[in-house]
Amino acid sequence: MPKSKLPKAKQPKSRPPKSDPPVPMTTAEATVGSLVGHGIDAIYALPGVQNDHLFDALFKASNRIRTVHTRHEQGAAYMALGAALATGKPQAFAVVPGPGLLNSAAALLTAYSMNAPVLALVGQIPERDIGRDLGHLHELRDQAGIIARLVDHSARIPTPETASRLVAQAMRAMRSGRRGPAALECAIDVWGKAGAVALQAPLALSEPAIDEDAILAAAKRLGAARNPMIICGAGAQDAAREVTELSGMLQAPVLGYRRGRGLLDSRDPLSVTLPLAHELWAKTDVVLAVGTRLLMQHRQWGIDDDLAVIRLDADPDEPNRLRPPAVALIGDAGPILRRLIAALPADNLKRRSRKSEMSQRQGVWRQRFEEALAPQVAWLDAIRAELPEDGIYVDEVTQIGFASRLAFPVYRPRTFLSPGYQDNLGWGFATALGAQHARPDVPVVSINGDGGFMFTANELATAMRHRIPLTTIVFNDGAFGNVRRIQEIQYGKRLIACDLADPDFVRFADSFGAAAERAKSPAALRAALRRAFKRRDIPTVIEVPVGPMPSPWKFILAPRVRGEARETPGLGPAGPTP
Ligand SMILES: Cc1ncc(C[n+]2csc(CCOP(=O)(O)OP(=O)(O)O)c2C)c(N)n1
Ligand SMILES: [Mg+2]
Repeated sequence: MPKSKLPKAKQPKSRPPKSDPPVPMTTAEATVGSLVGHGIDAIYALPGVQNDHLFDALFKASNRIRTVHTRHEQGAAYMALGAALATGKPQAFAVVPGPGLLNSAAALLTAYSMNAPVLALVGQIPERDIGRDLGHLHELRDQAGIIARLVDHSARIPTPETASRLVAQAMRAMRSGRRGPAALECAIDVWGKAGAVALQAPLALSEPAIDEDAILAAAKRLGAARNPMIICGAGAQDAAREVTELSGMLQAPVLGYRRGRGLLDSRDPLSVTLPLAHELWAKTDVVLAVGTRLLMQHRQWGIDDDLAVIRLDADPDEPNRLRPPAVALIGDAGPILRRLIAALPADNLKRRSRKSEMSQRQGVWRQRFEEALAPQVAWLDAIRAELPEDGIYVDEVTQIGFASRLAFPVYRPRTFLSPGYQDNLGWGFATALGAQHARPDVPVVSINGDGGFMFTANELATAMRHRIPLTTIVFNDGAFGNVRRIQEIQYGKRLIACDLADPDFVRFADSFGAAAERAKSPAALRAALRRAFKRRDIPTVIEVPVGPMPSPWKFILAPRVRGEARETPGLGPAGPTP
């Protein structure tokens, strides 16, 4: 059933919880009913005996929630992650215990690192034997303990009567403060137990009160700043309008690298790329960091006492992790920035437009990228020329991906999905499938290296089975090219574990029934993308044969320009490459 025809459950921001009168149902039915009540209209899942009652409940609710089954649990979890990143709303996946959970663990780790609201429903062995090491099917020692290391909020559902409330609490945890994944386990014999269940309505989210003194202190610092800068991470995703307004008021360049990209439209001259922000860093006097860990600036670029750092973060522990900031603002970015915008005019200096200066600086960097990363830039230009403004680009840990973080223009938030600090190879294709499934209204393009694509290429079967019209590009250099180049340059060409035996990707995709073609030039890629974006019921795979590409790392691992040189043990002065 098309998404638009599904009844939409409301997700009020703050409303006193209200429950329906109790009716007989199983734990599984209560859980599914509760998911639906929280607006979950799809679940990404792979079945197995411990969860049979859950899948039966999903069958009975199939007019309200679609079950999208994948070919490996990592596919299910990455799809839920992609759906969450593309929509900004909670999403769910379900897996069997033990190997099912562990197969999904890299995606769950990534969801945690990306603060993505993903709910894992995980099966369990019979309740009375949990923790006894008896050797039940899929038994995993201290499964709850392992889950608790992967997510901040987890629980085991003990009875049908408590299931709905536990779902509501997990949903609240995923959506309040620093967002993130949650997990609920349920034992094989508990899913089927029946009871009188009152479904719990969504719980109100509690927002911390805005600290008015901190707002005034931040407004004062920013208003007096000669060279302010705004740095955005994923925590600013829902505050693009406010970031744009504040940037204009302050004439402050805005950096979004990876997850902050697109918050300020790349066509705005004040929207700066990573190397340009680095170029401006030494003279920056006040930085407003919104929803970002600011790790690169602390560990690579340097911070000293002449730089006033203002941190805005949903997590009260975050601002002080590395160095106490001048001002800490705790809470949701949108409301806090709106207060800041209201308070700023009282202190704000009269400012000249910096647009022409920034345009000129951008032009210089664009030329440097074109010269130093010519092949990557040509492919990226072809993608940008065809991908509509609201189309979604899903990044990977590959040559085109690294360059895109620097040189791919992004126009809107949530249209550039990049894996954040995990930078885990192989996340992209299945994540993009989830994004395309949750956003059937826009084209989604997944870029991959030949190495990364093969991590989840089996999920082409899922795309066919569920008619997901994702467009996938595989840049094939026959190698773990990034590793290969490092071995060539830094290890005297002692090449090991980096050359790959690949399938013929066109024939491979064709064998699934997907549309498949090969594009040998940027112009051919454009034509192939045009054809792909018109297909709305089957996936497309475009193989692009490429050779070795120039290194992007000198643009990313920029040196320290302020403060004392302090090397992080084990990382070297430049920091790590993925
Ligand atoms: C989960 C994980 N395993 C290993 C790596 C290390 N790694 C980074 S890039 C890379 C090679 C990527 O190869 P490919 O996808 O073909 O892209 P290319 O560099 O050839 O463009 C590897 C193995 C990683 N980042 N993540
Ligand atoms: Mg490769």
